[in-house]
Amino acid sequence: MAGQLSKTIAYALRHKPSEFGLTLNAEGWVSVEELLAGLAVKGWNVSLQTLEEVVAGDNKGRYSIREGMIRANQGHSVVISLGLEPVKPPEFLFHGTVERFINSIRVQGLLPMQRHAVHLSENRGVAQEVARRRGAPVILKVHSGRMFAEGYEFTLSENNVWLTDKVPSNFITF
Ligand code: HQG
Repeated sequence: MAGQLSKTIAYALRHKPSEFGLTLNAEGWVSVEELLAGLAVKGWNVSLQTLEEVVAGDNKGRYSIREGMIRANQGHSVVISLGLEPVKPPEFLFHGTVERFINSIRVQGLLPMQRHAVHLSENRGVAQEVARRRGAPVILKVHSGRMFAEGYEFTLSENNVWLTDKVPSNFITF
């Protein structure tokens, strides 16, 4: 139930706010009250307390609540800007994917696909979990330190996901 509700909130805050009658501000925030009203339209009668519990208990820390507003920390397809400052990444980051994408990644590098950014993690285990949503994990090692030295920008979301626009394949160890 909490899992399904969290998925619905992700869908509303990252992908289809309009289906819930919501308009996100430029940085992806919407008032908690409006979100609750939007969820109710879709048949989810959720109290503020339940919403706060879902946010606090989310296994990936997907959402932030601040001053009566809520947003997804990353993963959007709608046009918003998280407003994060670029930061220096560690020397290596990891991306979890599956075999069937590898040929295309060799040619095109890692691309954001439906989202705003390529998602990378500091930790191999996290990359494995991300990949496992799709099948047997293939973990790519990204030379983020070298990318940074060459002028590529990185940001770090509040839930510790590293974000960058693209990773050309010469920065990837397959
Ligand atoms: C692949 C979930 C072909 C890429 C996860 C990935 C994460 C390419 C898929 C977060 C490609 C995109 C993000 C290319 C990239 N050719 N395939 N050139 N470049 N791909 O879901 O990183 O539960 O947008 O490898 O746990 O899998 O939503 O990205 O397989 O944290 O909070 O294209 O989403 O979190 O898939 O996952 P996604 P992702 P949430």
